[in-house]
Amino acid sequence: MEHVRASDTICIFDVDGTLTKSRNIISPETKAFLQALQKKVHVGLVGGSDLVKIAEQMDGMEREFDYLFSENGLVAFKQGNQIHEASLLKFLGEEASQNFINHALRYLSEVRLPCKRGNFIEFRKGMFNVSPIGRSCSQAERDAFVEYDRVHKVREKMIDNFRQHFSDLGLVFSIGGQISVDVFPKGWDKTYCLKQLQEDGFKVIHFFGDKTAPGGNDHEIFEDPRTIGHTVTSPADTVLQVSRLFP
Ligand code: M1P
Repeated sequence: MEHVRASDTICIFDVDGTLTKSRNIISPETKAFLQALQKKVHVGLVGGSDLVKIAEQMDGMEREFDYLFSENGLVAFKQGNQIHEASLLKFLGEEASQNFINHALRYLSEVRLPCKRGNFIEFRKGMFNVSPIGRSCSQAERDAFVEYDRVHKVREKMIDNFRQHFSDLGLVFSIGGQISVDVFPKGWDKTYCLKQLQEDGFKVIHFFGDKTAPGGNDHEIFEDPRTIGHTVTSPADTVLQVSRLFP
């Protein structure tokens, strides 16, 4: 049956744990599924990661989406063209940015872990990403950190410390992935992308994500009255749930 694409309906997807395994590449099956879905409704991605990481994971498909919201939509693309970019540096200013970076580096210098690698703070367009083990760890070291952090709460303790020291900067500290913490201004969570979708006339916005519980980086958009939120448990579960909605 030929479908006419609904003009006011969009499905937006988180990336890690929803369309791919954490930091992994999208499977050919999920790719084909999204391509078929895009014939029925509009399709967008909203990820905490920056464009480079999302593009790696989407394996060449990143330009095909109606919308790609990287860094929660702080850097946004529509049909492959950039339409928006927010600036954390402008928001904080040089002084406060350096205060945060210096404090975070000092804190991390006191943390002892089974292993530590490099790239502890990534200064993105719209957020700091702070990783106690360092972003340049291997996949095996990443997996080991996930276990270690589950027991020792390394990131939760780090967040407590940051909250104590930076309560006045209007920042949110969010555990988005496996080895790091995202730091961004209040309101610059995934709900940030909804303004654009509303301006573009979408009335029915389905959101699919795996970290929808309080504290997870999908929670705010999942709960937002402008979206119909769906909790998924894996890429396969995403495909199943979407297929039921749009057979
Ligand atoms: O799942 C989204 C998160 O993905 C990465 O997290 P980690 O490397 O810790 O697994 C980061 O890009 C993070 O910013 C993002 O929220």
